[in-house]
Amino acid sequence: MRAQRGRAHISGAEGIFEEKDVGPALLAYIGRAMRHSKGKPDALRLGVELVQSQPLIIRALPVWTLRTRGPADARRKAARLLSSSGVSGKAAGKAFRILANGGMRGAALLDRAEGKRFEPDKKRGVRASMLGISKGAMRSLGLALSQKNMDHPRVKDALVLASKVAAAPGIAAELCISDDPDYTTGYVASPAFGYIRLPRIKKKGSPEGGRAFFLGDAAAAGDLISYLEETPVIVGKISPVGDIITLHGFFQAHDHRKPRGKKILRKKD
Ligand code: PML
Repeated sequence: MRAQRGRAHISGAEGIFEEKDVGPALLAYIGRAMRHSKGKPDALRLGVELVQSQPLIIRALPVWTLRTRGPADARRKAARLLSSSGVSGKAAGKAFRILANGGMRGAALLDRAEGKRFEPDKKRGVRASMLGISKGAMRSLGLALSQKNMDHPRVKDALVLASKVAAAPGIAAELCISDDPDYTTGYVASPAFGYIRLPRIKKKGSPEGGRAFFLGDAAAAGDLISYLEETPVIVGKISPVGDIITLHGFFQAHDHRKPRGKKILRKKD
């Protein structure tokens, strides 16, 4: 689903559904677009296509929310998380500058060492697409998020997307700042740490935002882009949803953890 007013993007969403659930899903998307905080769209496009290959089933990343004081503090913490995920200061700085300019429909794809960019079209970026969540995992996620007062479609959509991205071979981390002027929470996600929400990462009213994916192995950029845009992936299991935590507490908790195992559970049968 894509909704816009004039040339401005209002909202977009997608999912992978059983055939019998397509109709209700389309109605739900229309409802979401018409009630969006950015206002009513004047154009709403719905597209349906048959998924041609068996989706990979993955586990969602664990969710944490960091205590942050404001944009400078949240960005400093994002930079620390990126650095601990193997992203250089140079590459992170470049990503923050790209996101400050806003306006990209897809994500920037940067190598984690130098920040060299790999999107074939830099205006469009790379789109993480062909993704969804099973009904059972959606129910469990809704329950786990509502226990922490954060059950919102935006959080669920972002977690599904970040989980697909983190399951990609060669991905080191992702940085996201919402491009919705009214939504000031962003996140850093990585296979090593999970999905770490960063409230107050930008000032209310700011149109900046977008996503940057950091790549460990520059040689794998082509395969990565085709995985992100074309491989169907479904979140079939969730991971724990944690409390609001300080960065220090977060790193302490992770010192005691074993590295996470392989996230692809099985092909859907
Ligand atoms: C967006 O939908 O604009 C991106 C949202 C990122 C953060 C979602 C969350 O609160 O966890």
